[in-house]
Amino acid sequence: MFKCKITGKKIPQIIDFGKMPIANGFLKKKDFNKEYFYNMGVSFSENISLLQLNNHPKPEMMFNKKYPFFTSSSNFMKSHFKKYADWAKKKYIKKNNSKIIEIGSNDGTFLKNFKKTNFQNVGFEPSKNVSDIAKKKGINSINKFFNRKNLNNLEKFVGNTDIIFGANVVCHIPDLVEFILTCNLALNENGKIIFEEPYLGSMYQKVSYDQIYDEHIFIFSINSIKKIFNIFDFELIDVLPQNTHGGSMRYVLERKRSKINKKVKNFIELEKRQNIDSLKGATIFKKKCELSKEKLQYKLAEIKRRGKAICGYGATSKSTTILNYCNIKSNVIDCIFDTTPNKIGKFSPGVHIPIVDYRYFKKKFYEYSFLFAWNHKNEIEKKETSYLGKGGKWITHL
Ligand code: JHZ
Ligand code: SAH
Repeated sequence: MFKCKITGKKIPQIIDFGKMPIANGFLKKKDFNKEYFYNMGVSFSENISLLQLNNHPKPEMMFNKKYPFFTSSSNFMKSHFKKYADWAKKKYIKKNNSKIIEIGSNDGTFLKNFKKTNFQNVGFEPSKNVSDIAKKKGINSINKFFNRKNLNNLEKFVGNTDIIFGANVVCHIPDLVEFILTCNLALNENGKIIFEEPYLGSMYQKVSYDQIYDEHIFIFSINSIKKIFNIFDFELIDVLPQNTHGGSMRYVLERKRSKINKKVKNFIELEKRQNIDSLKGATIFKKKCELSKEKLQYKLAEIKRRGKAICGYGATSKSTTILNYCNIKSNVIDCIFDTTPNKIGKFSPGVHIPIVDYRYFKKKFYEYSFLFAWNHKNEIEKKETSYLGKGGKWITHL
């Protein structure tokens, strides 16, 4: 049994993914013998419907001066964040001089859209390298974790903030209670919290268990968000499904006062019918993960038996879970192509597959390419249009 990170109650483990390295811990050969591993297990807290990691590395081990993920690595995501900002400006930012905070602002891709406005904005970004990039773009990026201590240094935002935004960050915060208390301290009476995160319902549906890795301490559902925030007198007032990162959900919360919104209520009921709120859904998912692993190992072995070469495409955080859980090494996948300078020339965490500049993908033909960045399928297939014509085949675990 493990302890729920919110309620402190004992909760059952659902899946043991085994020994895992830091998902974004791309490393040099000389550091192989220093690599850090932890045991990645997942449990489910039924009374708040929350899927969560049992153990995880300390946040500072993941988010530091060399964080290798950049929001701007995808053009699709850049345009998504512009649309997210436009939607928020129209729907929620009514007055001049509004104060907004983004947490996990990374390289400034979202906040850039607020530069030429008269909204006062600030980003909290603990990873120094990406925070520095945002600063170079003229964004007010504070190189710190979002918590009460750090917020208190920003006096004019305390109790005066209109909106706290986030994307793919709230599920990265192990101390969710501290997060909510920090929001409570920052927001004014009508303040809103708006964030979008990978959606549990999409993960169940696609069996995309690779959404689970050290950074993703929680995989949220609508039921879980409502229940957790209700404890602290916040109400969920809107939910908006997103097609980003393989299926995400945007949540809008405010201080409790309204009666439950009909749209939210319908989604809550839908999740109940689909067992997304209960232990049953998690248990079904576990079986599907085990089967998915067997099928993938079988499929790759079959390709190798035919003497074909396989490469990977997109050295994603998600790929760390697939490769380590399914024990896939460089005798099966020769290399992984990627666009990120900080990853190229290094090796993938745990299984040590070389990461190669994506420009070589066109030069060296691999009949099979494992699309680890399956969530960017359209963008990548557009970039690599000649691949299918040459007889190349994209494969995934999904
Ligand atoms: P992508 C990260 O997940 C980590 P990852 C984090 N935990 C999270 O939640 C999401 O982002 C938001 C490469 N790529 O976006 C670049 C190409 O090579 O699925 C990156 O290495 N060619 C914060 O890592 C990787 O894929 C391309 O054309 O799973 C990005 O992977 C494109 C579009 C990407 O995120
Ligand atoms: N929002 C961006 C970046 C996601 S990556 C996007 O959707 O693409 C997650 C980011 O959150 C990282 O840059 C990480 O450094 C940051 N982060 C992690 N914990 C945080 C915390 N407690 N407060 C603020 N940012 C945090």
